[in-house]
Amino acid sequence: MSMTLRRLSRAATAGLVAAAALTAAAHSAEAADTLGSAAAGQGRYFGTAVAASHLGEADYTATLDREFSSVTPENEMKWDATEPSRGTFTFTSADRIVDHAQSQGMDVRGHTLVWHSQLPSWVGSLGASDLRTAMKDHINGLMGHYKGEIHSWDVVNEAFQDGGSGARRSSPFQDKLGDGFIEEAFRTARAADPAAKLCYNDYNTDGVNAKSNAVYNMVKDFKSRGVPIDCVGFQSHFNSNSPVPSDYRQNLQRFADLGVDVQITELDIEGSGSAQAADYTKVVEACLAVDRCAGMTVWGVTDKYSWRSSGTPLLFDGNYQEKPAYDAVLSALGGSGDPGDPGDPGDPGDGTASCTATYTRTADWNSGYNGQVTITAGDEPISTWTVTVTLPAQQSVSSLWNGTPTWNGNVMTVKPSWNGTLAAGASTGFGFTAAKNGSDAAPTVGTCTAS
Ligand code: G2I
Repeated sequence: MSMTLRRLSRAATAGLVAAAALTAAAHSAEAADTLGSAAAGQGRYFGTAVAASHLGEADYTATLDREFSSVTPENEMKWDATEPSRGTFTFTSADRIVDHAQSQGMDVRGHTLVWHSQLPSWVGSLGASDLRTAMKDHINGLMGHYKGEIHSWDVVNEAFQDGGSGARRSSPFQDKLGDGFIEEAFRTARAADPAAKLCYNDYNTDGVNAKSNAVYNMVKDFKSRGVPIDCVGFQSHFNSNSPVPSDYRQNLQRFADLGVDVQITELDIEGSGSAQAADYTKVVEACLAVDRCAGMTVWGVTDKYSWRSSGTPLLFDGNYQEKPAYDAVLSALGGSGDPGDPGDPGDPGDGTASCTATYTRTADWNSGYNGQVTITAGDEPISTWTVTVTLPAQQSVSSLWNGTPTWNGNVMTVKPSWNGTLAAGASTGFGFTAAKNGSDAAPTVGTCTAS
């Protein structure tokens, strides 16, 4: 089939699909007992990353089709998968996902057009002028093929360095085309498919920090100069080293206030049980609290195929059973829960006391800093909590308030002083002052236990 015919037939299918999606949303609004339908009741989409290679697995596809209203190809739309050699586009795997999604009335997120990773080596060997042409050709090739069929594209992914500098990341694009490559990519993308929302997507930008400030300043500049950008994606890959930030909602809101949508694009949270469930609740509540948070995507259907599978970060376990995190998300979305099995761990009423602990640095000076650990009860009331904080070897704590520490080397175990009793979902915390003694590293907060 010629490229033109393929495009025409894709566009014709898209019209039918839009109608099917509306029917599906209207139908499921009554029941609201799946993630997609509950999210639709809040005016949001609830998506997942999908790998084409798993679509033949009956349980995988059944779970996908039942629960989700949007899909993101996990790898199949990346540069190495779609244009492995210059000018030769292959869409077989990506088409498989898009066709499947459309047959189920699901929307599709496009991920991703310009990224330093999963980039074929031929791109890196081009000189500046050729590279600029190749970047625009790639954007036009992908967006043209799927014109009218993608609700949002990650036009540029992960262009900023991790860590404190807020600088751009080195990549062939950055190094040869300079800062302007992002703007050129967005302008090209707007012309290629005016109906698609154009997003900048990154990780470790979920809270207010140097990296998110740098992205914020770029978006602000784009908006002030009329560079076309519609949305910012917050990947939201969380674990104990990178917990859900306490200022997550505020950060989403400040971007929304610039006049762009925000989307949670690659959500996963390592952990299990009610602690993981409580973290997922925080994320969903943050999105729902921000009017311009258009929707959420989890980065995979089942723990067994997650890129971080050992961390069991998703909503369905390896046997496609709903985890407590699933129940928590459904309930936070206003869904009807799972009354069929009220004894699930993590469900309200299961009698299991639990808590989560998150850390923030609240003050900082040359020789020391103040840290604050926030303790949040799970979905049962608790009467006490315990949390460990491991400090970098050089650091020492000079004072601690609203908690009772005991020490073992550089590990402090903190229990309540007066503040052990918490209602379900309620928070307290303790603070401390530490001397850096040459190390500015953050302490590590361990698992919170409660009874
Ligand atoms: O790393 C997590 C995500 C961070 N943000 C951008 C996302 O695109 C990224 O996704 C992951 C995929 O989940 C992995 O599946 O990106 C990885 C590569 O950067 C993907 O891993 C790759 C493996 O590294 C390859 O060996 C493998 O051939 O998946 C490929 C396809 O299975």
